[in-house]
Amino acid sequence: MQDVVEKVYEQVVARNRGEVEFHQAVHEVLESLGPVIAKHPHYAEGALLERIVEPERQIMFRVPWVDDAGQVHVNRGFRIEFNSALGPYKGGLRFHPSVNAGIIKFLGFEQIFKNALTAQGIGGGKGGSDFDPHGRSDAEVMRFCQSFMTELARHIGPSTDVPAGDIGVGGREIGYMFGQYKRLRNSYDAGVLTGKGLAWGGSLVRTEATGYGTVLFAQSMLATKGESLEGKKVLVSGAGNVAIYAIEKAQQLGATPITFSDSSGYVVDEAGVDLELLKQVKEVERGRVADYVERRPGARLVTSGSVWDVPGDVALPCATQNELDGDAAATLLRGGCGVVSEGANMPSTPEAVEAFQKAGILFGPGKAANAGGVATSALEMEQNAGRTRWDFATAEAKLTGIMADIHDSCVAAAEEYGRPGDYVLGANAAGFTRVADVMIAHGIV
Ligand code: NDP
Ligand code: 2IT
Repeated sequence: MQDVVEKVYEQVVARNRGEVEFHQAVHEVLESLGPVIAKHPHYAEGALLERIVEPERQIMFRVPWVDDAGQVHVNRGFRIEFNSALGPYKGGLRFHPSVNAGIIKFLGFEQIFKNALTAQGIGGGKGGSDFDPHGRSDAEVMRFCQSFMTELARHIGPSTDVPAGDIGVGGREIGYMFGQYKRLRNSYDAGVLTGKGLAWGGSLVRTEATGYGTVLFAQSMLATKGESLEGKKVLVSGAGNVAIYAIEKAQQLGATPITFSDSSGYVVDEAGVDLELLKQVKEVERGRVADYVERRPGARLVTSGSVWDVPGDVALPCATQNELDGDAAATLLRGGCGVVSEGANMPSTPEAVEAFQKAGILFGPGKAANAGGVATSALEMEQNAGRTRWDFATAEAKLTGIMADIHDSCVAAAEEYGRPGDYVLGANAAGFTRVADVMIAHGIV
């Protein structure tokens, strides 16, 4: 790392003690910026780097709620409004017991550059809670969401900050939160949240967008080598929103996804994943991956090791951060994997990324490869603002175009800074320069 960026990194570590995921995300971006700053030193002037690593605003609040047995629980809520240079803060809400300030900060930081890559005029933010929705009744989830929104409502708005879903937050939770927001504000601000139901301002393709986009990104990377996904064996981790629609798009493009996972283990289905059954188990029944295996002859459940022990051509990590480490990367490479496209945020550890890059395989980092979700959220905002609704084909064509543009921006930036084929450098450099140019135009704010 260059001296000038090294100093900024050291300050981040000192100021945000113990927030290791945030340190990791900042390190990766700053490391990529060496060649950018060498070529354009003005990006290191006016404390631009020091400003970009500091959130504009961090909100932390108490979320008290009552369970079905009458017991009172207290969770912690977060919203980190990281950067509004390009538009209103935009980013999801995560409900998972592992959530803390450092996790939300890393996600918010990634979101700045991801959102810049989409070119949709959206700033970066993220939020959530350490609430665990697993095993909670609908009524409990509703009471939690209402309590969470009672505080969050005063900080958000269609031109201010627009949350959406992430781990543990899907259509059900967005519905409960929108209902409470509308009631508190006495205003039908459809554009205040995205990922809404289709009957009340949601956009077609938003549900599918992240997973579809991740696979489209893999397809674009393969096209640079004259290849395609046709006939390839695909390994997917996770069994939530991103994983399910990554499997769907991979199947549409002629590939064969053979795995998925949740926190109870992973499933190998060599015949190819039965997507209808997976949707029934996960989306309808909110069940575990074992429920799939019980109903699917030939599929097996594995509860030791990781999904990356299975040999395949393409890996799509779609569960959570740091789920694919250096050892897993080595195993994947030995198994013949030649493409990794990240559906999750920061799923590969720095050691894994290094192994993929050393091996020269196609590696698409999350902030580029999973940007289709937030890009389609911006399309939802656009439809809400125009009080209009596009059909599926129109929305999907826009998503496809945006993913192709993101891919091409990464390729162009990697070439400009002397590392052709390095999508990590490409995504960080292209995202950073778009935000930095506007921050400079806005003055010291
Ligand atoms: P979901 O809640 O729908 O699904 C998450 C899946 O990952 C579940 O199968 C869950 O299993 C598994 N998982 C989560 N945490 C862990 C963990 N600590 N260990 C093992 N398995 C885990 O979330 P999404 O599909 O929406 O999100 C998945 C990833 O994609 C996240 O990194 C998210 O930030 C990222 N992302 C999501 C976008 C979106 O539009 N939804 C957009 C861009 C990125 P279990 O149920 O057992 O916990
Ligand atoms: O990580 C992400 O990009 C998301 N969870 C989606 C954010 C959004 O606002 O749609």
